[in-house]
Amino acid sequence: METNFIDYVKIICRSGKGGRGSAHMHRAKYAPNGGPDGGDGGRGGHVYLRGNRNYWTLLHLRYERHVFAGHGGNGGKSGSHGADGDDRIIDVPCGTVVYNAETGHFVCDVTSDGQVVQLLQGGRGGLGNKHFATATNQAPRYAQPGEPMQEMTVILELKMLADVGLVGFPNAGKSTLVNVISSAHPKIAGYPFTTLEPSVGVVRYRDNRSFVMADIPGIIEGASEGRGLGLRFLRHIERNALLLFMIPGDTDDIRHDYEVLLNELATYNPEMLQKRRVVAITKADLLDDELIQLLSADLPQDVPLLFISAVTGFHITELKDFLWRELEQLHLHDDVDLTAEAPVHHASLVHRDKDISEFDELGDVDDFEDTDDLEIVDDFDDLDDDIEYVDL
Ligand SMILES: Nc1nc2c(ncn2[C@@H]2O[C@H](COP(=O)(O)OP(=O)(O)OP(=O)(O)O)[C@@H](O)[C@H]2O)c(=O)[nH]1
Ligand SMILES: [Mg+2]
Repeated sequence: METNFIDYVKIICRSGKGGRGSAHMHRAKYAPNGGPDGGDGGRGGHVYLRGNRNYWTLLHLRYERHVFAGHGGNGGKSGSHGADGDDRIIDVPCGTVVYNAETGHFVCDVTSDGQVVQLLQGGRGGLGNKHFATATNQAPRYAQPGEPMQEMTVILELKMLADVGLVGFPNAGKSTLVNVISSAHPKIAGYPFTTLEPSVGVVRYRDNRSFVMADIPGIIEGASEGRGLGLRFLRHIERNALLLFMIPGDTDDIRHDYEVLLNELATYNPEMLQKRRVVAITKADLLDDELIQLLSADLPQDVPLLFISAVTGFHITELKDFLWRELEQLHLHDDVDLTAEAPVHHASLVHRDKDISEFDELGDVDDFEDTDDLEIVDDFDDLDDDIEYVDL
């Protein structure tokens, strides 16, 4: 499936190596033994990640298979310092989690706009020979090599940040609600799996307040084992502070549906059950008051629950009130700027390391075997690799 919703990419990253220090000897007409004047090597470039609110997916990185920072320049004569290598900054959407592609270990995550995280450090430049002059050795003919570069293949994975995530079976009316109350307009249709990609919309609330809601593809029984659109989209809910469960009022057994959904979340990651939830029984326009009364008796009592209709607008304002109230409860434990436009209160989350085999199952991850197009500039040969970098 060709899609613009790219939520994981694999990139080879490399910092720059440090420039080599110079072992130059000063020579001039009247100073034939002028002594060591070799300058220091420049620092290799670092590789950074930076949160950027203008990106919602990792699409812009899809073909960015390698990010190499510049090498530091070598030191020169007359104490001249080598130039520092160019740094590289990878802009990513907020909510990007980074894993080491070889080990699956969690490396870091980027959650806010403008946040900068250093991924790889450039090698330090080697010191020139003038640093090594001592009383007994006034003319050292050696200098330090630069520190080597670092390399890591990383997997960037997007876990969307939204205040409220929608959880429900296909056809439950999730996209319809998002259309009605938010700025996003996902497609709606009377068949399952209309929504194939998550999207986020800003919900305007009273007094110019707002929160962010994520429409997620439907979840089915077995999703946590990969059925349906499965695992791929469950992770987007992981970051939402609050979950809105949506169950159609005309389903056979509301309670059973609710339990299946809960169970899928728990199987995927038990931490998900610790999130606050609100339950909306949708399509209430298909039910009469009497039926609503009857159904209510057998519904979970331990969560805020509402019958709603996105079509008639029934209880939609109340639903927003419910959601806002729950979000406020979360804010109490959180120091977030509530006056900011659509503040996002992502739940704190312990990122588990990745099972690398999981990535192989995901067809979209490009294989990096054909690196023919990858120009690896390896002028490493001229470096005395075995000389250890020593701090002076
Ligand atoms: N009568 C009635 N129908 C609704 C209501 N909300 C949604 N529907 C209908 O239910 C069907 C499914 O709606 P969607 O919003 O596409 O459902 P979804 O949960 O996003 O489904 P997936 O994207 O497949 O997971 C559509 O035919 C909608 O018109 C409602 O409040 N009342
Ligand atoms: Mg939908």
